[in-house]
Amino acid sequence: MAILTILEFPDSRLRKVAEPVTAIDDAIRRLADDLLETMYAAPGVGLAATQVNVHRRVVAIDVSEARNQPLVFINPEIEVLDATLCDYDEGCLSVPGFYEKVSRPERIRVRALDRDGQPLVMEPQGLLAVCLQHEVDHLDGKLFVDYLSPLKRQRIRQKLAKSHRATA
Ligand code: GNR
Ligand code: NI
Repeated sequence: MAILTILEFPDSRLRKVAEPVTAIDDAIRRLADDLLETMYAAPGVGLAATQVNVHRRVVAIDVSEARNQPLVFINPEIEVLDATLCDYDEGCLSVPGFYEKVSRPERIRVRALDRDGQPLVMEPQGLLAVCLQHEVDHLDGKLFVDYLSPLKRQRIRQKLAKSHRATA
């Protein structure tokens, strides 16, 4: 297993749309394990392959308190069950240090394959529902800052660009 480097906004590679996984082979299982290890080390509650510059539709999540319930979603597809929106203060490992309120549907169904290639269907709520939508956005080249006002997004972009220059 390996801890991978996480790309940071406004890196244009975060805007790539990830390709579906066609076969769950050793390389995909290794990617899933590396995503989990990188997520736990960060630490974060989720990580999408896009964030480590691998443009395949694979996501790792663990929203448990004890950090002992790893979930892997391959080719996740989200269906909105109820258009009612819920606000959540979101952060992102690719936008370090910033937290902003984002509104997303509260009730969703996710269909995916798990790490063993078995079909998985869940109807998560709360943080898991938020996190899944946040991660599938990453696979589509989207970031939570895209939901903010242009002014807020620009401020975050400038602050991160400055910190990237300072540590370059
Ligand atoms: O660690 C994370 N926390 C978080 C908090 C609120 C909403 C979404 C998230 S996901 C984030 C990890 C991450 O960047 N995943 O892409
Ligand atoms: Ni994120």
